[in-house]
Amino acid sequence: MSEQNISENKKRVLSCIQPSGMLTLGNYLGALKNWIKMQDEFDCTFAVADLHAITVKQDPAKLKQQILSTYALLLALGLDPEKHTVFIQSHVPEHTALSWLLSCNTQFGEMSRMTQFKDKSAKHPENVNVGLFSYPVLMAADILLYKPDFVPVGADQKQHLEIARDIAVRFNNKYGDVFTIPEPYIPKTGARVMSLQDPSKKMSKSDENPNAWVAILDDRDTIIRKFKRAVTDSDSVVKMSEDKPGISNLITIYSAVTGKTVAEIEKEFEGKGYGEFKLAVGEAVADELAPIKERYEEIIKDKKTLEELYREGSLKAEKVARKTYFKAMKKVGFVL
Ligand code: ATP
Ligand code: LTN
Repeated sequence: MSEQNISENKKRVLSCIQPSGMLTLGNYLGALKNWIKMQDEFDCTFAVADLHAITVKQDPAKLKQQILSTYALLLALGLDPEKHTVFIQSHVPEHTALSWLLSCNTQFGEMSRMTQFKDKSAKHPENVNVGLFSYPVLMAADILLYKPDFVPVGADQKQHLEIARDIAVRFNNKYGDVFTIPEPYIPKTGARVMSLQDPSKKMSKSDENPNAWVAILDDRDTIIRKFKRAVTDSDSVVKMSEDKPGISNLITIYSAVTGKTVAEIEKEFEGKGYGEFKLAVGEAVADELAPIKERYEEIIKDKKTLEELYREGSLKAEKVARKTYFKAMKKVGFVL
């Protein structure tokens, strides 16, 4: 079998990430680390979901810088734009175009049930825009254009993926087979990293308190300081427990970074206090992130190569997207 045939037989994977701020340890352990691993087994398409970012207020100059920096960071993490497709969502206009076709086949009621919409509109009551409401439809378009078998997402995105599946099934039933029905791919370990300041909330890059999250590009001292300040519980036993969400979160992080099991970690820190444990977690995270930061600094400096890579990425992506989009247009009855 030729190399090309082998690659054609691979299952397809698609995922996207928003450039809405510094990517965090949560994004890394919950999503990106898994993307890197998936490249060996699957034919992958990954994008910077910049169109999604403007559902909340953005400063134009900052947004531009964040799109480029997110793209550069994806490369620094080890996504391979030669073997796979790594692109910027807004460079492929079929995403917004398909999202219109899908919008007209999606009910207001089902969108109203989306928990992220409820959360974000409560957080930004002054800007409950229509884009924020229909965000999952654009996400469905991102996915369905590339006919992926699997979509790796953190647990918080599962509801959006389910709606994408519902939309695809309904569209196929109404107009004939156009879309592949994608399966979620939710990693078992490190799937949900919580805020270091309020462990009942997920670690989020849009959290206003910078001590709540660790950025992938934070320097060593900052990382260690943030872990030292992490909110923990009143006793001082390093043990995973539902009534100890702070320490449980740190154990999850330490386990995801070192590969040690929870039992091994509890044993390692038996009789030792929280201080020692927090320092160990900080150091382990800093060690893991240091080489990524170094590669990032190299990549972001070379703007010309960066531009060549994202332009090529969007050409590759659009070839696939255009086919699916025109097939959908034709089925709906448009004159092509
Ligand atoms: P925002 O704070 O702007 O909502 P975010 O930090 O939640 O952003 P997204 O761009 O929405 O990040 O998510 C990118 C990917 O990272 C998604 O697959 C999401 O599930 C995952 N992810 C985000 N935060 C976490 C977290 N704390 N733990 C695990 N996975 C996460
Ligand atoms: N909504 C996702 C980002 C996202 C996405 C996608 C993820 C946009 N389009 C397509 C998977 C597939 C988020 O906020 N994490």
